[in-house]
Amino acid sequence: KIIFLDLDKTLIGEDYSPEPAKKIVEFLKERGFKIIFNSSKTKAEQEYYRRALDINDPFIVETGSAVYIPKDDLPFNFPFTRKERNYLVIELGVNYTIIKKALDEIKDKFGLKYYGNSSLEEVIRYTNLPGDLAKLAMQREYSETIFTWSTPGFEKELTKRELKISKGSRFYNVTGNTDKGKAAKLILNLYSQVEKIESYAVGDGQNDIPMLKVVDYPFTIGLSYSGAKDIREITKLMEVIK
Ligand code: 2M8
Ligand code: MG
Ligand code: MG
Repeated sequence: KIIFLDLDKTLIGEDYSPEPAKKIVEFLKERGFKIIFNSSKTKAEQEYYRRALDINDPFIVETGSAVYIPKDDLPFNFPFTRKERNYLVIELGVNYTIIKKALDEIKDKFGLKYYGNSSLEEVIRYTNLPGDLAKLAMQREYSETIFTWSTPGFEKELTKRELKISKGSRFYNVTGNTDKGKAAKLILNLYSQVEKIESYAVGDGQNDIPMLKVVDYPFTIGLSYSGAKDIREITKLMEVIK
């Protein structure tokens, strides 16, 4: 069994604390789930939550931009983009430098604020993240988050540059041509070579819909999407999963 979890406003609440998530994570572990974070957050942020919740499964960063698979998690070889000390990484998005360069070129025209042109203090103000987590969010590898934009035509300008914008819980995020569904599907394809998989997903944002589409049991938290069951808060999973 595999469950894909969005983080902000799904597993993690308004205050970004991992504490309240412990109970539901324990519940899922007891039932043998692989718990796969599938979030707009960076690797650095996700490693913080993985440590806090003692999760060692694969994870998907920056809105489907890269899949991190712990070394030796799969009993066979598969194609990957690069190797890190603890992970094999499959990249589906584009490098942050490409996104930053594009945004820097058009930031004045569209009144853009994003991590790459904000100070730590500004990031804290826009996101309400605690300082330490704000620093981890600033470690972008594949995407940017748009805090403000003022004039129309921004989306079209991004399309022209072969970039994509999609909405998360609070903000819009710019990535390459990928989404949370492509990355989730990739993991399902890999792990179903080991055994038959029953797949679940929970999300609250527009950018979670592609992920909800590729699983057997999609759940939403206050998001209206016809294919999924709305459970309103993550702990309600304990009632719908036996
Ligand atoms: C961004 O992600 C959220 C989650 O959906 C959003 O787009 O609204 C990302 O920048 C993420 O790295 C960061 O932790 C979060 C802070 O609210 O915002
Ligand atoms: Mg969310
Ligand atoms: Mg998200």
